[in-house]
Amino acid sequence: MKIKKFKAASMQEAAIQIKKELGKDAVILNSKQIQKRKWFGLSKKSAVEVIAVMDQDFSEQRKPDPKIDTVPKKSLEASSSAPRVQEQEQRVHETVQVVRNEMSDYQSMLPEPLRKAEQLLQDAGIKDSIKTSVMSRLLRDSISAGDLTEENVVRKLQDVLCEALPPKDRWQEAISSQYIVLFGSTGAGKTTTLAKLAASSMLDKHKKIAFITTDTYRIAAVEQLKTYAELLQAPMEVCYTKEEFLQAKETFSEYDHVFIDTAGRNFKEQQYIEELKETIPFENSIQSFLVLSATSKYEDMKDIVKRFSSVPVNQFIFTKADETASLGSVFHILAESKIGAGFITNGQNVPEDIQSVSPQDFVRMLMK
Ligand SMILES: Nc1nc2c(ncn2[C@@H]2O[C@H](COP(=O)(O)OP(=O)(O)O)[C@@H](O)[C@H]2O)c(=O)[nH]1
Ligand SMILES: [Mg+2]
Repeated sequence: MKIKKFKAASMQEAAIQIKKELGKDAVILNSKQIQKRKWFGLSKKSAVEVIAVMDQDFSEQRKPDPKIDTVPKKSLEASSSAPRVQEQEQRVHETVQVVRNEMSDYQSMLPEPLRKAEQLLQDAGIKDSIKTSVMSRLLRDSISAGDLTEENVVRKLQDVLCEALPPKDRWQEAISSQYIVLFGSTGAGKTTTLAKLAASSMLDKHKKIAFITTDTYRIAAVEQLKTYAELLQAPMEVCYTKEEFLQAKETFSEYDHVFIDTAGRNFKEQQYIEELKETIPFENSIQSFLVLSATSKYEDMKDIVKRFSSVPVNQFIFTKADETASLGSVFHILAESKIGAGFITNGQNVPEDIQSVSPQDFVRMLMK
């Protein structure tokens, strides 16, 4: 791989030099306006400084991430032939990867706003493969648009990350059904979150609410929900079987919202998922949320999502955002699924520590 800095009076001149020295497949990594000193520094002339890269060894087979790398990229030959554009697209993507891996001064080669963008991705815990895709897209778009300010680059970064998430209409589905069920692994925060949702429906929206719990494995779990029900002066039914559940559903048929808590068993027990499906007849009047702790490892979250794939999930709820330094794993789970996030919780206080989020809100949280 060859990487070289060129100085020329104009972009056109620089392009000619680059083509001559590195060949027509070279890719522009960065360009900026500079002041060139002449006559022993007595006069200044504006010029451009361009960093270009050429690597013949890029594998032709590797394709860029289709979700992120969709917009044609700028290259020296981009305007002359369409197939070249695709080849160049692949190369920009590969180039950033190679440059990052091999050049110790990769960071210093990047213009300041792009360095900031890369740092934000790093701090957010974004995977290298996605980071590379996003950076190559930012490089290309910022350079071709000629608007390399920090504000523009950060805004562009947020847009690119939003595009990788499920579409907006899968998010922000407020509590809309009569029956709301939360499920997920032990200690994820289901009962606490259910109490937050129920309390805000009652206190902010003046809804008539009731509780059902099918979490009958631990006495403490029943007591925990009972405490919230008593505080809110709302009725609660404890159900051990599907028949009891259907009966309780009938009892509360006049209520606006019935909040259903489920057993907190180890998610690895397939039996728990089978029992859940057996007890609760998932249908349109039931709005279901899979509760995941934002503090969990990405692999564990992925495993839970896979195990619950046979249960209809309307949205995710991510809990304990206050206990993690980065939401990168949450981003990856959302980007890989077609399900949006309904709520994010950020503390133990009931009912205040919960918020609904849009993809934009989430990306802003991710970048903090
Ligand atoms: N820091 C923090 N703790 C939370 C949050 N949500 C729940 N918790 C705590 O997590 C623990 C388990 O919560 P619980 O609702 O009993 O989980 P469940 O087993 O899924 O029902 C409790 O100590 C909660 O107070 C949150 O958003 N932030
Ligand atoms: Mg519980």
